[in-house]
Amino acid sequence: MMSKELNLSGVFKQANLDKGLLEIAEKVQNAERITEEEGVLLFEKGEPGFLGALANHIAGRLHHGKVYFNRNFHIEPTNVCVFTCNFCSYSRLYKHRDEGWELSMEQMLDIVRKYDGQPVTEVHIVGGVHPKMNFEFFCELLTKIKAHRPGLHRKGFTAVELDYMIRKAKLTIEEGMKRLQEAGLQSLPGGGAEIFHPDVRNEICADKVDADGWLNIHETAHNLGMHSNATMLYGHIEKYEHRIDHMSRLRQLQDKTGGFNCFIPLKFRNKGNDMSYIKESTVVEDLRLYAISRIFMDNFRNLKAYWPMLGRQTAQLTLSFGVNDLDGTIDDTTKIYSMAGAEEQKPSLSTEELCDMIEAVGRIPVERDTLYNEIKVYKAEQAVS
Ligand code: V47
Ligand code: SF4
Repeated sequence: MMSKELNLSGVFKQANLDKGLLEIAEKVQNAERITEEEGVLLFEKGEPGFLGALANHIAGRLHHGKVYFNRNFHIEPTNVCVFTCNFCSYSRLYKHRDEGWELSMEQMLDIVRKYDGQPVTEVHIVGGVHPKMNFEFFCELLTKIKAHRPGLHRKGFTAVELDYMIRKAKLTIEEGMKRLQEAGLQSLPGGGAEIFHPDVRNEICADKVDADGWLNIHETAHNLGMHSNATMLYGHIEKYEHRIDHMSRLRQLQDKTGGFNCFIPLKFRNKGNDMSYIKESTVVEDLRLYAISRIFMDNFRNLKAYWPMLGRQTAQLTLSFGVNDLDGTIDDTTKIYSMAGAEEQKPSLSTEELCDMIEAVGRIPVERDTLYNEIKVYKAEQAVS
């Protein structure tokens, strides 16, 4: 990990760097925010080595070599969905529900009970938007999970699921979010954001909640004292400007509320969906994107690489490109990415495997809870400082 004292811009001056890039290096050195135009310039001209050095510098300043993970599992109530996002390999329309799954309350509670006595700290609930699984059903699920295991953090429902279930229950977003919080919801995952810009959103997922609706749900959650994550689905038809526009909208909301825990870029995977004709991004493009996210999103403390989607080797490489979080152990409880062609067909990592991945690149593995409170720091003395 690069130390604070290293004069980054000095190093790059000697390397005869583009003037605009040099100015960005100076800003990073001085912990200043970069503009949208500078963000686009990084995509156009930034080489992986340059971007990695800047992103590493920022991650080092924020986290001093620590890389976080948590012990979690997923509940995916259903893959039946009223929406038809073109990139989705996972969902089935209601009329084809015999090809999908619909878990009952008891089946979902059985998943929770399976972890009795195991040191998991979070359940992540996410799925399709089923026309018959309604608001009250999910309130009951949350209440029952809370009653069974009060200390298990309940992170649930993308803004897409929330928008649909709350509107269908004829509640305002604020009323709905309050009721879910009372039932036991504690934070929101970051899904459903995709790309906010309408030129892209209308092409890839026209029928679900738009950018303002997504941002409003997260803002409402933050105002109620809940935290949330934010994602960006990249590597399909979007241009550099759309990525920066997306990150900029998130950066603005974070300035206002401070309620986002982390930013998670999600790499588009092309198997079994209506966008299979698009080639997937290369590892170099992935690494550049993570680094630029770290540089641009200056008010997000945490940048997460979701290893089931990226694959564990690329996820490990992102740790040298600004990433400080590898999500969790997951225990083979998600199907979203394996159905879209990700390498990880049975996503599960033991704590030991996660620690080995982190230590192999000279970082300190730290188990965290959902809100990034540290639970256990592993073998700190071996980290590169
Ligand atoms: O919104 C769907 C993405 C998201 C594909 O908050 C795809 O901790 C790539 O948001 N290729 C849902 N991505 C999952 C999600 C998530 C995952 C892990 C952690 C957290 C968190 C949130 O999955 C969707 C969409 O952007 N997705 N299909 C695909 N073919
Ligand atoms: Fe439904 Fe989500 Fe798939 Fe879109 S991405 S079709 S909202 S499950």
